[in-house]
Amino acid sequence: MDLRVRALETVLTQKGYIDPAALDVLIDTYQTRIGPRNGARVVARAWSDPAFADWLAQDATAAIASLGFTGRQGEHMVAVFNDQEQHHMVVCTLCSCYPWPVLGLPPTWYKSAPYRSRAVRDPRGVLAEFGVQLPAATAIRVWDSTAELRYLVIPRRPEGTEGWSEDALADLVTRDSMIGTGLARQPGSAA
Ligand SMILES: [Co+2]
Repeated sequence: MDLRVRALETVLTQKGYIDPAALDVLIDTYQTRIGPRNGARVVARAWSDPAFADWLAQDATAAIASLGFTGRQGEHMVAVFNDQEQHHMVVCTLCSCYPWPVLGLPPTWYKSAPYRSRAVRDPRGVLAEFGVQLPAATAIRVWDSTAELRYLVIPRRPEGTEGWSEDALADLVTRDSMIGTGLARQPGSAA
């Protein structure tokens, strides 16, 4: 795959269709500036501020934009909130649709055929492979991303974090917890 991408990039550059410097800027932007730390800020704010959480539930696109996170692949956002009764998990069964402004670029497994098919057929089994065991009474709801709608899972706030700052809370929010294939870290566990 690496070779194919490089060959394609070379041909497009030689034909003058792309500027390699512009590609470098794009890649750097998504690798270093835009990533799951953005989403973690959104979750930490939602945990800290009930009014923001309500806004996020009503109009996730606007609430997320208020923190400065906007852009391609995040034009229409929906936030889904985990609780004891229901756990949400996100997939794109067709391809790899993903909320770039809040999570960056999707991990390889998210784009893989096995995840895309099994997340729908056997979400509990997939979660177990990610090391997540939910109580049998917790229902799992799987959301299929589309070219229009992108989902952000708001994981449950860990217990023992009352009074924590948003910075400290954001450190507990993992990328996978915002896809629904993980949970937020417990206080005191290794980052
Ligand atoms: Co897709």
